[in-house]
Amino acid sequence: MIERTFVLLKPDAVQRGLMGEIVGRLEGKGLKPVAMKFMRIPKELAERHYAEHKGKSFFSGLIEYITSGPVLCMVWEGENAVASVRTMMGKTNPQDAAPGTIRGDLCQQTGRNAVHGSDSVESARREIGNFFNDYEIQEWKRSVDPWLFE
Ligand code: DAT
Ligand code: MG
Repeated sequence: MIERTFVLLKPDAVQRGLMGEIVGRLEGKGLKPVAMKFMRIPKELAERHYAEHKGKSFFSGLIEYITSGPVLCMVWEGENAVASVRTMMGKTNPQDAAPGTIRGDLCQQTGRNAVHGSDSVESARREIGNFFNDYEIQEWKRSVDPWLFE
Protein backbone atom coordinates (compact mmCIF):
# COMPACT_ATOMS: atom_id res chain seq x y z
CA MET A 1 0.00 0.00 0.00
CA ILE A 2 1.41 3.39 -1.00
CA GLU A 3 1.51 5.64 2.08
CA ARG A 4 2.93 8.98 3.17
CA THR A 5 4.94 9.52 6.34
CA PHE A 6 6.25 12.57 8.17
CA VAL A 7 10.01 12.62 8.77
CA LEU A 8 11.83 15.25 10.81
CA LEU A 9 15.63 15.58 10.91
CA LYS A 10 16.20 16.92 14.39
CA PRO A 11 18.62 19.74 15.37
CA ASP A 12 21.44 17.27 16.13
CA ALA A 13 21.20 15.78 12.62
CA VAL A 14 21.39 19.29 11.12
CA GLN A 15 24.27 20.40 13.38
CA ARG A 16 26.22 17.20 12.70
CA GLY A 17 25.90 17.54 8.93
CA LEU A 18 23.86 14.36 8.59
CA MET A 19 20.99 15.70 6.46
CA GLY A 20 22.54 14.49 3.20
CA GLU A 21 23.32 11.04 4.62
CA ILE A 22 19.79 10.52 5.95
CA VAL A 23 18.00 11.98 2.91
CA GLY A 24 20.31 9.82 0.78
CA ARG A 25 19.22 6.67 2.60
CA LEU A 26 15.53 7.52 2.07
CA GLU A 27 16.14 8.32 -1.62
CA GLY A 28 18.18 5.17 -2.07
CA LYS A 29 15.33 3.09 -0.69
CA GLY A 30 13.15 4.43 -3.48
CA LEU A 31 10.92 6.54 -1.27
CA LYS A 32 9.77 9.72 -3.01
CA PRO A 33 10.08 13.13 -1.31
CA VAL A 34 6.84 15.08 -1.65
CA ALA A 35 7.57 17.92 0.81
CA MET A 36 10.60 19.48 2.51
CA LYS A 37 10.96 22.54 4.72
CA PHE A 38 13.95 23.84 6.71
CA MET A 39 12.63 25.67 9.75
CA ARG A 40 12.88 26.42 13.45
CA ILE A 41 9.90 24.81 15.20
CA PRO A 42 7.92 27.22 17.40
CA LYS A 43 7.38 25.93 20.96
CA GLU A 44 3.60 25.69 20.49
CA LEU A 45 4.00 23.48 17.39
CA ALA A 46 6.60 21.29 19.15
CA GLU A 47 4.20 20.73 22.04
CA ARG A 48 1.39 19.85 19.61
CA HIS A 49 3.65 17.47 17.66
CA TYR A 50 4.72 15.65 20.83
CA ALA A 51 1.37 15.96 22.66
CA GLU A 52 1.30 12.20 23.40
CA HIS A 53 4.37 12.65 25.64
CA LYS A 54 3.02 15.58 27.67
CA GLY A 55 3.45 14.90 31.40
CA LYS A 56 6.40 12.52 30.93
CA SER A 57 9.69 13.23 32.67
CA PHE A 58 11.55 13.87 29.42
CA PHE A 59 8.90 16.16 27.86
CA SER A 60 10.42 19.56 28.71
CA GLY A 61 13.90 18.43 27.64
CA LEU A 62 12.45 17.04 24.42
CA ILE A 63 10.72 20.34 23.60
CA GLU A 64 13.87 22.32 24.43
CA TYR A 65 15.97 20.07 22.17
CA ILE A 66 13.59 20.01 19.20
CA THR A 67 13.20 23.82 19.27
CA SER A 68 16.93 24.51 19.85
CA GLY A 69 17.86 25.00 16.19
CA PRO A 70 16.75 24.42 12.62
CA VAL A 71 15.23 21.11 11.56
CA LEU A 72 14.40 19.58 8.18
CA CYS A 73 10.70 18.63 7.97
CA MET A 74 9.74 16.24 5.21
CA VAL A 75 7.02 14.05 3.78
CA TRP A 76 8.08 10.85 2.01
CA GLU A 77 5.86 8.56 -0.04
CA GLY A 78 6.22 4.89 -0.91
CA GLU A 79 5.28 1.28 -0.28
CA ASN A 80 4.41 0.93 3.44
CA ALA A 81 6.24 4.22 3.96
CA VAL A 82 5.31 4.54 7.65
CA ALA A 83 6.66 1.17 8.80
CA SER A 84 9.45 1.24 6.24
CA VAL A 85 10.89 4.49 7.61
CA ARG A 86 10.47 3.29 11.22
CA THR A 87 12.51 0.19 10.32
CA MET A 88 15.17 2.32 8.65
CA MET A 89 15.31 4.61 11.75
CA GLY A 90 15.79 1.80 14.27
CA LYS A 91 14.76 1.69 17.93
CA THR A 92 14.24 4.93 19.89
CA ASN A 93 17.34 4.29 22.04
CA PRO A 94 20.32 4.19 19.66
CA GLN A 95 21.99 1.62 21.93
CA ASP A 96 19.13 -0.79 21.08
CA ALA A 97 18.98 0.19 17.39
CA ALA A 98 20.34 -2.41 15.00
CA PRO A 99 23.41 -1.77 12.85
CA GLY A 100 22.27 -0.65 9.42
CA THR A 101 19.62 1.63 10.87
CA ILE A 102 19.99 5.42 11.01
CA ARG A 103 20.02 5.52 14.82
CA GLY A 104 22.07 2.33 15.09
CA ASP A 105 24.74 3.64 12.75
CA LEU A 106 24.80 7.35 13.55
CA CYS A 107 23.58 8.07 17.11
CA GLN A 108 24.60 7.66 20.75
CA GLN A 109 21.66 8.52 23.03
CA THR A 110 17.82 8.56 23.08
CA GLY A 111 17.81 12.32 23.67
CA ARG A 112 19.90 12.89 20.52
CA ASN A 113 18.46 10.32 18.12
CA ALA A 114 18.56 12.48 14.98
CA VAL A 115 15.28 11.56 13.36
CA HIS A 116 11.53 11.42 13.87
CA GLY A 117 9.22 9.26 11.78
CA SER A 118 5.45 8.82 12.15
CA ASP A 119 4.43 5.65 14.03
CA SER A 120 1.13 5.01 12.16
CA VAL A 121 -0.76 6.16 9.09
CA GLU A 122 -3.09 8.12 11.37
CA SER A 123 -0.17 9.85 13.15
CA ALA A 124 1.35 10.61 9.76
CA ARG A 125 -1.83 12.33 8.59
CA ARG A 126 -1.98 14.41 11.79
CA GLU A 127 1.73 15.31 11.74
CA ILE A 128 1.75 16.22 8.03
CA GLY A 129 -1.25 18.49 8.69
CA ASN A 130 0.59 20.14 11.60
CA PHE A 131 3.61 21.01 9.49
CA PHE A 132 2.47 21.47 5.89
CA ASN A 133 -0.19 23.22 3.85
CA ASP A 134 -1.62 21.39 0.84
CA TYR A 135 0.28 23.65 -1.57
CA GLU A 136 3.59 22.67 0.05
CA ILE A 137 3.05 19.00 -0.84
CA GLN A 138 3.99 18.05 -4.39
CA GLU A 139 2.30 15.39 -6.48
CA TRP A 140 4.95 14.55 -9.05
CA LYS A 141 5.87 11.79 -11.47
CA ARG A 142 9.38 10.43 -11.21
CA SER A 143 10.88 8.91 -14.32
CA VAL A 144 12.31 5.92 -12.40
CA ASP A 145 8.97 5.02 -10.80
CA PRO A 146 8.28 2.15 -13.28
CA TRP A 147 11.59 0.61 -12.09
CA LEU A 148 10.48 0.76 -8.44
CA PHE A 149 6.74 0.05 -8.70
CA GLU A 150 5.25 -2.59 -11.02
P1 DAT B 1 10.24 7.58 18.63
O1 DAT B 1 10.96 8.87 18.32
O2 DAT B 1 11.11 6.39 18.35
O3 DAT B 1 8.87 7.49 18.00
P2 DAT B 1 8.88 8.14 21.14
O4 DAT B 1 7.72 8.63 20.32
O5 DAT B 1 8.60 7.14 22.22
O6 DAT B 1 10.03 7.54 20.22
O7 DAT B 1 9.58 9.38 21.83
C1 DAT B 1 9.74 10.60 21.13
C2 DAT B 1 11.09 11.17 21.41
O8 DAT B 1 11.18 11.51 22.79
C3 DAT B 1 12.25 10.19 21.18
O9 DAT B 1 12.66 10.17 19.85
C4 DAT B 1 13.30 10.75 22.10
C5 DAT B 1 12.48 11.25 23.28
N1 DAT B 1 12.38 10.23 24.33
C6 DAT B 1 11.57 9.16 24.37
N2 DAT B 1 11.75 8.43 25.47
C7 DAT B 1 12.71 9.07 26.18
C8 DAT B 1 13.36 8.84 27.42
N3 DAT B 1 13.04 7.78 28.17
N4 DAT B 1 14.32 9.72 27.81
C9 DAT B 1 14.64 10.80 27.05
N5 DAT B 1 14.06 11.08 25.87
C10 DAT B 1 13.11 10.24 25.45
MG1 MG C 1 7.15 8.62 18.34
